[in-house]
Amino acid sequence: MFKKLKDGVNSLKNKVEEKTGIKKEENRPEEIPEKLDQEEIKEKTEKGKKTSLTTKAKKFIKERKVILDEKDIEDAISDFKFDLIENDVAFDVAEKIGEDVKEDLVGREIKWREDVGEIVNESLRNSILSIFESPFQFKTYIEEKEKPIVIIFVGTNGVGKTTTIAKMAKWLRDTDYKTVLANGDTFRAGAMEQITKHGEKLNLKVIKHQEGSDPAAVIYDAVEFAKANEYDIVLGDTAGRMHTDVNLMDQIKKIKRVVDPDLVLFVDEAVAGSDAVERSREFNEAIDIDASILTKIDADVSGGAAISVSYATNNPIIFVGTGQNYDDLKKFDPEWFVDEIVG
Ligand SMILES: Nc1nc2c(ncn2[C@@H]2O[C@H](COP(=O)(O)OP(=O)(O)OP(=O)(O)O)[C@@H](O)[C@H]2O)c(=O)[nH]1
Ligand SMILES: [Mg+2]
Repeated sequence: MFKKLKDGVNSLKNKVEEKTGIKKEENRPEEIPEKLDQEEIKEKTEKGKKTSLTTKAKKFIKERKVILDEKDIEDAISDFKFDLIENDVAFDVAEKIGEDVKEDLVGREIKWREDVGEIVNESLRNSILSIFESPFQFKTYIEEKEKPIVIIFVGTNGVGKTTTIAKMAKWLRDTDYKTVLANGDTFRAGAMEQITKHGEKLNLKVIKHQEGSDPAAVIYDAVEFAKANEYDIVLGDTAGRMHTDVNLMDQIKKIKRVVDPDLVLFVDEAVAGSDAVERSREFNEAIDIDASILTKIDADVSGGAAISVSYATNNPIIFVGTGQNYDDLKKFDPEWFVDEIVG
């Protein structure tokens, strides 16, 4: 997974290693004596100087260190930023990561036996993890928040909103939360049938009005139903819309105003790359989203969208969609993500 981004990271590590002249394979202490010319040792030994030469060599190697300055790594960082951008990391995010790493590495004293690659890894890990940092925990939120909890799902067309709702509904149902679905997609022909089918398969109630009716009213009704029947969770679907469509963006603002949801979840597909970043920014500006879900991560995605969506919205990614089945919704774990890329 995320192979191209991983290649970019490796290339940065190699370039910094080259600059320091410290290669990983030369780092191992047990190899130090082998670095000495055996013939020379023999000759010097005969003259009774072996100890002093070995000690000197060891001392030299031990004390050897390199201090990285800006010009040493400028080109490597610049190439790396380009690699990030090529892998769907938004320009400003690539800048931030590049600057973080530069700031951390410049002036750094690297000793002969240190693993340069590991130093670069650590720098990158810290920078990327700081982007994902968030105190929000979905599971804890669901446990602790007063019921019913109303969640609406927003995003562009075909990204996986309805499928994600069905996956989450199954998980909530299996965790013993009384869950009702609301068909807030009164726009697309077939949307009603799709969510109704999920409701039947999962044995969950679906609140729906006829096609073309006001989506805000449907989700509002579902909330009233949940209150009257002591349901825990309302999952409100909405129609897919382009962030550039003013009317449809006004409609989603109205849904938010009328329904007053506890959580607005932005759904996008990881395969959308930099488009997902732009859309997340626009949706966030329009209706202030609380968290994101990235679907289709099972496809061959670059991974950059995850970093960028989180940065662009200043919100966490809480789940990733890993396939088309009900159980293919996984909690997003920033540590896992960073390990995949940085190794
Ligand atoms: N491989 C894969 N496919 C997914 C994932 N999530 C959704 N899909 C597929 O993506 C397609 C669109 O999913 P929907 O849930 O209908 O998307 P939507 O956002 O509700 O679409 P609209 O309502 O038309 O805007 C379907 O074929 C899903 O099976 C995922 O995580 N991985
Ligand atoms: Mg849908």
